Amino acid sequence: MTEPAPSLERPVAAPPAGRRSSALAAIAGVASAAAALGAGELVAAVFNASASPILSVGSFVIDLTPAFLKSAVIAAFGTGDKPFLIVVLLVLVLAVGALAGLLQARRRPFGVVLVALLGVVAAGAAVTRTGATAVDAAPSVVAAVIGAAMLVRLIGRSTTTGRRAFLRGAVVTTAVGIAAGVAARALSAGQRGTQRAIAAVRLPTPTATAAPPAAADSFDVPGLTPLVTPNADFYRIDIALSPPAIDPAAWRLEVTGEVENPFTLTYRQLSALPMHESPTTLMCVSNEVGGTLNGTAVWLGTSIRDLLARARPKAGADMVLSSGADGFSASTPLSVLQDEGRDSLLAVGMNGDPLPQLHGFPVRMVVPGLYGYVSATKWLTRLEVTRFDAKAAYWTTRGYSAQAPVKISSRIDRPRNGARAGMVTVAGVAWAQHTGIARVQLQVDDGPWRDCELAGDWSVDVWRQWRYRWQAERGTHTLRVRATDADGLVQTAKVQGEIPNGATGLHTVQVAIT
Ligand SMILES: Nc1nc2c(c(=O)[nH]1)N[C@H]1C(S)=C(S)[C@@H](COP(=O)(O)O)O[C@H]1N2
Ligand SMILES: [Mo]
Repeated sequence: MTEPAPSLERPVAAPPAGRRSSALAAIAGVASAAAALGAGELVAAVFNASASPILSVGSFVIDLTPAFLKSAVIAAFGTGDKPFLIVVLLVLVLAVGALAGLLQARRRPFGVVLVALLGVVAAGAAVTRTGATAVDAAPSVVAAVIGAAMLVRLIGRSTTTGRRAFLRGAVVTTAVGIAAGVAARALSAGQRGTQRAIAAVRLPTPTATAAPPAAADSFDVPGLTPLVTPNADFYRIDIALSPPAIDPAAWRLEVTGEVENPFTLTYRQLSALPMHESPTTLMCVSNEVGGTLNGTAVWLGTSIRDLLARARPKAGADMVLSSGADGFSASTPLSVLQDEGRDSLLAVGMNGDPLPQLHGFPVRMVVPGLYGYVSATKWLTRLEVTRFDAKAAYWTTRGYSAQAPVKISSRIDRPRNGARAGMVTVAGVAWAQHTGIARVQLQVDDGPWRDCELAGDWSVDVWRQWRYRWQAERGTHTLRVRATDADGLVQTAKVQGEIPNGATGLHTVQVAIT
């Protein structure tokens, strides 16, 4: 008879078994979720990038976002709103994974049920996207199956193997999931194809080129917004979590609705139409007073007015609803698009290059004088002639106005804090697209409004630079700017937020002069 071997365990010092096993279960859940995410992204990357489970759910969330929330997120994160949303979703999925781990350990099979539910939600989001088919559920289904399988396996191991072996398994599972996700980003089939297609585009020769800006149309002042915004610096705002990857050979534009002569154009046909260049400043309705959600480009495109003339709108129609491949739509007054004096374009080129993917490749709309959300449809697929009382566009159903001309505004770009006392150049831009800027005035502290010097007027559709030579004294000063348009309308000081049709107020900055 031998004594039982003395136990090496010291029950008093070890954490209670319950808490320890909970931690292991949560780790198993997080690792399974990571594996599921990686698998889903990889399958999507190979077949269809926009069917990615995380992007589909993200787009679904975006579509549910009301005006006030959109406005708050853009105010907080600017054009970083999309990375922010993705990070929030990833954290959420990992948290739900941890919960699934706990459930699976305590109340089998509810962990697996939770994973399956998540898969159903993602699959639902994927198949309800614009242009999606049932096959787009595949990445979410694969993700859920992998997630459930890993959960069962890891939870099993958490009770049958030693802690080190279990942790090793969990770490490997997580690492494989992350590697798959990274590979998916790099591989994303459609996105690479689009970059190749863009590189292969030969822009049509314009029948009319834009007159380049005269030397007098811009000031050479450091820190002042350039007259033309380089494509790489151009602001980007849209609901597309991953930009649509459109093959120009498969692209079609449908011109339809209340017209005598509906027709469809291919990219080749569109490119063969007369093309001309036109500089226009685009403006986002979410731009705060003094904000930078705006940019100017020389667009190359064909006249929307001519296309509409060919379609022959019926009497009674007063709106064109344009749709993008991402599910976005914009309502533009028919009269604006038919206006003889306004250069409304279906653009294929931007500053001499084919339209970049983020800015709407292969074709987008550009309409001088209207906020982007009611006019500047990217990844354009359809123009439907209709009526404002019959159809509502994407943002109209979420709290914004159906019609929204750009409001006159102005911005102070410089000087920065720390400028030296003495002669200081204050400078910025002012805009009243399609009307033009007639006057810009600056107020220092609570002094009188003083006229600023204006750069030349390249086009009434483009912002205008201004500057003011200021004899600055040491101390902190308040600078305030206001513009007057060519019709004599003075920019209002009344503060109004961007909802429902654009912010107003005067850009006011404090500068410390040293
Ligand atoms: N397809 C599509 N087009 C779109 C949008 C969108 O979400 N989807 N957003 C609009 C908005 S709100 C603005 S301000 C402009 C921005 O154009 P940019 O990203 O090229 O600067 O695009 C417009 N066109
Ligand atoms: Mo916008």
